[in-house]
Amino acid sequence: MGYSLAQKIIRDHLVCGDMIPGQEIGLKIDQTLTQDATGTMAYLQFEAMGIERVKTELSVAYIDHNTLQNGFENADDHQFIQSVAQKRGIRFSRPGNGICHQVHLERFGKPGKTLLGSDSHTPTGGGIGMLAMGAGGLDVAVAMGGGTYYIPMPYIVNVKLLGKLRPWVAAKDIILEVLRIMSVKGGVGKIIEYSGEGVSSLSVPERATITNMGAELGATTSIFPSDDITYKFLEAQGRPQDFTELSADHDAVYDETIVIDLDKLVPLAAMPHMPDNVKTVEEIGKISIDQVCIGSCTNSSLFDMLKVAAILKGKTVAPNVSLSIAPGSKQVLTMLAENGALADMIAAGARILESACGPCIGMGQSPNSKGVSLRTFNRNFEGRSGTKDAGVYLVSPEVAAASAINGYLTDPRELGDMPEIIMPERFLINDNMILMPDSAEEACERAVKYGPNIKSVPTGHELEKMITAPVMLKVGDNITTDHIMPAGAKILPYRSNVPYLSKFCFAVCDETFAQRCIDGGEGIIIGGANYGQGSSREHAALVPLYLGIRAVIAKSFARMHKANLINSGIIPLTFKNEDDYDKISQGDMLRLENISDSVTSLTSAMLYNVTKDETYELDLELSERARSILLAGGMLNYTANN
Ligand code: MIC
Ligand code: SF4
Repeated sequence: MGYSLAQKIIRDHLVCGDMIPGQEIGLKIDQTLTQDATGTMAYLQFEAMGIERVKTELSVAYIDHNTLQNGFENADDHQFIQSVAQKRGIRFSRPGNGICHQVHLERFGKPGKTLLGSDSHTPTGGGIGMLAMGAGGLDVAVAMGGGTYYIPMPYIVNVKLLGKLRPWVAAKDIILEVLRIMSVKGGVGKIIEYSGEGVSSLSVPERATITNMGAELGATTSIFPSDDITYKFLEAQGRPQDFTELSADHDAVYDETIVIDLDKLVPLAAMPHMPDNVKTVEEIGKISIDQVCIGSCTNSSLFDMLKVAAILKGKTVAPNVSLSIAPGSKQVLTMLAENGALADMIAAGARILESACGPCIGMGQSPNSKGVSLRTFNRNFEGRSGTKDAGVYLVSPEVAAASAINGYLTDPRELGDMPEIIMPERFLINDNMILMPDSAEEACERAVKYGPNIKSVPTGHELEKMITAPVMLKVGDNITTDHIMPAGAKILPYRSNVPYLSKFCFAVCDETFAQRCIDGGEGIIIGGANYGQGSSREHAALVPLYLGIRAVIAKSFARMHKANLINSGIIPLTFKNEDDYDKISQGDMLRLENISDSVTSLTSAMLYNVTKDETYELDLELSERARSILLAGGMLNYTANN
């Protein structure tokens, strides 16, 4: 029996475990990346480990999220990250150089390598044939120190692409179609592997749009083969030597197969407030819009920007619309400037933003109240834009640009012939915004700079025999990390200050949650299905830990969040019988009987509802390693003990 492409890369990096879906495997990590919103915490944890230099082939620290610098906090964090990077052997991508995933694809991604990033959209690297995964900062810190990365061996889904996209239909429409078919929880525990003749008509940045937004399926990662097109991309980036040809064996066996006929796809949009709430643009109709934002790690490549510029050329943005554009990297922005496309965008009335995450993470450009915003981004969760009652639609750059001109949601096929985009033979290569680390001798002299906003990391304690605590909060299905620990301009600067961040925990769902926790001591959260979907941010676990949350009992969990809960020492449990979810109310006093025994060696645990005098059975799906981490009260204690 042959191997799929993902299985081959896993096999080549397997440190321990058997490649049996669902069973824990350990992987060697070749490359890591961090961004600044998760990086400060990751590097604090790395520093706490006392390792002199990173042990990976390549580690890069990017600054792209917190670039508003509305106060000293962001700049202090940037300096902290820069000082650790230079001292510990990590390359430092300075603010202005671009969004981590876009820059990594351009300058560092290598087919066949493993990449672990403290950001959920790290699978962007799958567009160039990497096994690229998102994880919490602590897992990335461990990988930088040469430690193994553990995941349940994923099931492999083959998405077969037939035919070729028709004019005005984009890579974004392919991933929106996959989301429509699979839903935001359809990818949990799976790797999405693309194959079929349709692959050869997609450029690397188009493939990267698809693997990037595979994060919204909850998938472990997504991957494309590495072929001629990959070679041409690497050659144009001046890195032909980084190429390796890679594909699945012809007799590879997949756990699931989905076939998509590219010829039949039409422009799509994900409607508020979930990326899988997908309809055709035509079905949604010509709704009036207030804002269009183009950019983010999903759609900010040179190819995307050139398409947008060509659509805008000679036109004016409709009077009812504010259009912002953030090219993904300094390379993209410089090339747009040099070939005149940037002038076309500016002339049409676009508001050009720096090459960074910006509006995607609510750092500016919040829409008007009840505003309708079309975005080429990957997430449209409620409130993420910074305006709670705004409706965000996720669309392709083509739909975004056409709509910005018309002032209403527009199917770009109405515009007639699609402008032809000629991609340059060579990208402009200038890595002057990537700082190389100190030599080992220089590193001894360098001090790490800690700003006053950088507070210590909360830690748990050894697990006791029994936990008795009230239900501090009960929430429904598909709760995202943006609900648990919101981001945005007011909160994001405090990613290294957990006590301050804690005031905003779950504020989107319940503004009184944080205070209730502070008044009540310890607590338990009851969640629905796919609890913790979305971001890799470990703050969604560290902050509840700080607020005294000891366990989360849910119908099911998203992969990265479950790992982050375990790393923080918060016990993730699921209902054996999902109907029991309905029997528990917020405020009920619960008791996890003999919980330390269950965590030590059992696959189930008993939950006694003191208020209602009822008992429920819970499942404990944990690897041996996860059990030891929970017993120690979290990864930091576990590492210190070992
Ligand atoms: C996001 O898109 O939500 C983020 C901000 O990039 C996060 C990381 C974070 O919370 O810092 C992610 O996707 O992992
Ligand atoms: Fe940045 Fe948005 Fe991409 Fe997250 S999804 S890395 S916030 S651009």
